[in-house]
Amino acid sequence: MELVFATNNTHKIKEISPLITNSFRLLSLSDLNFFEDIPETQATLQGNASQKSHYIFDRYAINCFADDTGLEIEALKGEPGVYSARYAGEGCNFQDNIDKVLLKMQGITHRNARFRTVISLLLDGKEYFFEGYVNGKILNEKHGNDGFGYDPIFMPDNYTISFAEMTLEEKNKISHRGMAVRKLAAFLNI
Ligand code: ITT
Repeated sequence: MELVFATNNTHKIKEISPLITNSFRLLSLSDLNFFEDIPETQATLQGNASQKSHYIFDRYAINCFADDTGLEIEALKGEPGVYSARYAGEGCNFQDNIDKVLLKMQGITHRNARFRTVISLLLDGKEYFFEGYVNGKILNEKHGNDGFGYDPIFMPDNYTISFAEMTLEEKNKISHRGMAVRKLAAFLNI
């Protein structure tokens, strides 16, 4: 059976591909020749994940899922959270977002944070949600070159390296997205 991952983020596809196997053929938006930005205008991760999966389902009527992820920093009252992609403004890149976080966290010693992912799956006309999270700390500066987004400044609890210093397999084992996708895979029985 075909299952579309409704994301424009190629890093996400690379991360989850090894976790969705067997009976499902995972398709990306480029396999559908879809290259637009999908709107994300909701106030919650769940709302955005649902908006993204519905956007693709409404156009292609194909089983699909979408993930919305946020970095929630305690000292910043949960920011950037649902605004993680555009924290530093429209058209900003990963580096701009990291710079903004590090600036706001200057002088703050309480550095607890978590990544949280919500997946919306639309399967045979029904919607299902799966959530994953990982607790950790915001580092004082960037460490490592792998991963994407805020990975260089996030160190998961019980580790001494950042997500950007881990292999994809190591990150998948403990990450927010890994946890959510494993729940999805268990549900799909794969
Ligand atoms: P899609 O909506 O097309 O899936 P996106 O990059 O906009 O891609 P999100 O809205 O879910 O994805 O993510 C918001 C931002 O959070 C994203 O741009 C990254 O900067 C960051 N992010 C998401 N997952 C991450 C991860 O595993 N590690 C580090 N940063 C991540």
